[in-house]
Amino acid sequence: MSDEIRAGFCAIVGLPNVGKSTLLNRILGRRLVAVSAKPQTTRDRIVGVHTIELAEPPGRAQIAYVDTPGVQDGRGPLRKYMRDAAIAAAADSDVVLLMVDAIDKRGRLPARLDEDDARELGDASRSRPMVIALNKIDRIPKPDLLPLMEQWGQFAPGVDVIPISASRGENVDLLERVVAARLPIGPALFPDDMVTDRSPQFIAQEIIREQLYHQLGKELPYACAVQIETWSERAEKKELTIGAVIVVERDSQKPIVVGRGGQRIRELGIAARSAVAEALGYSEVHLSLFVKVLAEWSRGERELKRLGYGGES
Ligand SMILES: Nc1nc2c(ncn2[C@@H]2O[C@H](COP(=O)(O)OP(=O)(O)OP(=O)(O)O)[C@@H](O)[C@H]2O)c(=O)[nH]1
Ligand SMILES: [Mg+2]
Repeated sequence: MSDEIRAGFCAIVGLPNVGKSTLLNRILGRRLVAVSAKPQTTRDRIVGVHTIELAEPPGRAQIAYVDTPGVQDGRGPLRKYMRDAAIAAAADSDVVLLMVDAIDKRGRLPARLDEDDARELGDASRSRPMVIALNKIDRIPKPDLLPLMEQWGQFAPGVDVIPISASRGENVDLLERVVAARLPIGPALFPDDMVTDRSPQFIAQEIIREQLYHQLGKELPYACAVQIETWSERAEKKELTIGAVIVVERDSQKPIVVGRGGQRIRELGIAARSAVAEALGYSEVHLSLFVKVLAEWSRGERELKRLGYGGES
């Protein structure tokens, strides 16, 4: 039947910082999810839908990719929420795309998934049809790649191992076709024009949070959450006005985010404004940022829910 295609969910899972979100942005050709050089940037499941043409019948595939937080040990309810979100996404998917950082000396070896903090990730991946992507091959000498591919080829029976560069787009088309071939045939799961399950407000919030990761030192981004408080648009002008709050955990963190004479928060605002405009297709974005203290928010279930972590599922 002509409305039958390959359609299903593909969870993108792996250790922190391997390039999962970079891959999703590359596939969608837009900046949907936050990316940074710091681990644990992604905090929640985010769906991005991509439709591709196939050379073989049924001719088309709709892949609902689920970007997930990097799985790693860690205490506290936020870490637990993040870990559970990733494992549940893997267990619920039609195909698991396990991503490996080919330049991480320890993390690039299958034995890493036998360690305590990662075992659950390995098990959840193996419970589903799986494809392995060895990422960041733009930074690894070719001779190092083959033995690595062989080792991962033995990780699970019949697994495909695809070397890619998410940031350069190398082999990403091939990866998508391999994923698609493992999806069931049936009706499309989402309307043709749907890109994500998340609201524009959520995407804006993520972009602001991404800037915090880029512009703040080592630890502080983990103490921050972003909440959109006001949102108004004038569609005919493609103009958007947002009021957002950056939530920190302690009084002492507030001046660091604001910076001397408000310098840092101003720079943050400028960078976030243009990124939000680009991601959501507005020609002009006005953004007011405020900083608020919500004591130890990442340790309280109620506070987490208030900030959007753990409200559902
Ligand atoms: N050289 C190189 N760097 C990459 C590639 N893909 C991603 N990166 C970089 O790796 C870092 C982590 O990328 P993310 O996409 O945020 O990684 P992630 O797996 O989503 O990380 P978490 O959400 O924290 O689990 C960023 O600095 C990216 O620019 C790649 O193909 N090559
Ligand atoms: Mg990520």
